[in-house]
Amino acid sequence: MVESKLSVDYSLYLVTGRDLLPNGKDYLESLEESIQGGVTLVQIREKHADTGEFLQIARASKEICRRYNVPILINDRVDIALAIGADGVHLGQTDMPVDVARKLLPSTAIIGMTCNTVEHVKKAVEDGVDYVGIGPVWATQTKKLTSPVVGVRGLGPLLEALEGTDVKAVSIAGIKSTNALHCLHGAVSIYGRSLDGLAVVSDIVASTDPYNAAKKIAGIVQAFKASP
Ligand code: TZP
Ligand code: MG
Repeated sequence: MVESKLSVDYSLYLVTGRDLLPNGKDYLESLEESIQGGVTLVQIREKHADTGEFLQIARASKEICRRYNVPILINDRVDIALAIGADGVHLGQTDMPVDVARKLLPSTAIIGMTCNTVEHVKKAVEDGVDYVGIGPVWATQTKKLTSPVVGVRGLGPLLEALEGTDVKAVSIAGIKSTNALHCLHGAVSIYGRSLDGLAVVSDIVASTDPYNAAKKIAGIVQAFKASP
């Protein structure tokens, strides 16, 4: 029997960033509060940890995510996803190719890829990704960007390249409660294809109140999805 894929709600996709935690805020406590506030999907992103530390963080994060039935993906590292039994991976353009990751991971694994151009999106679709992370929508302090900001208007062609597929899309970079609705509306008004969710780091992680930070954005996405 072929196991079916996990059904994922991409509405509020938290990408972690331990470096951004406010002074004195515990990482796991912040993660749990953000999930209680409405995060629907978590990606563990560890750019400075060594393998041992990454494993430990990923395992502890998974325990919390499982408690709330929120899927957990691992950034970059297919080996760590396998080792902790994560639900999938998020890969960048220079990481392990999707088809190779697919061979290594269980058939149920969710694989997402960062896409900055229409060519990236087309290739990712061909390679069988489950979702694409598109952008960067706006400037951000969280990551040194290696491709130009596309703005809300720039999301249009990237979404259009997904027409006729069931590949999901989230946007990333600079997304906050103050611009979330603009991002959702702008993207849909251009080509009619909606984003499935928003990926957020600092607006939640850098907050002293991640519960309410997440709640604000989750509420905006839910209201947008419920509107005709
Ligand atoms: N990939 C592209 S931009 C980015 C990542 C991981 C960081 C986005 O962070 P923020 O704080 O939500 O702008
Ligand atoms: Mg990467």
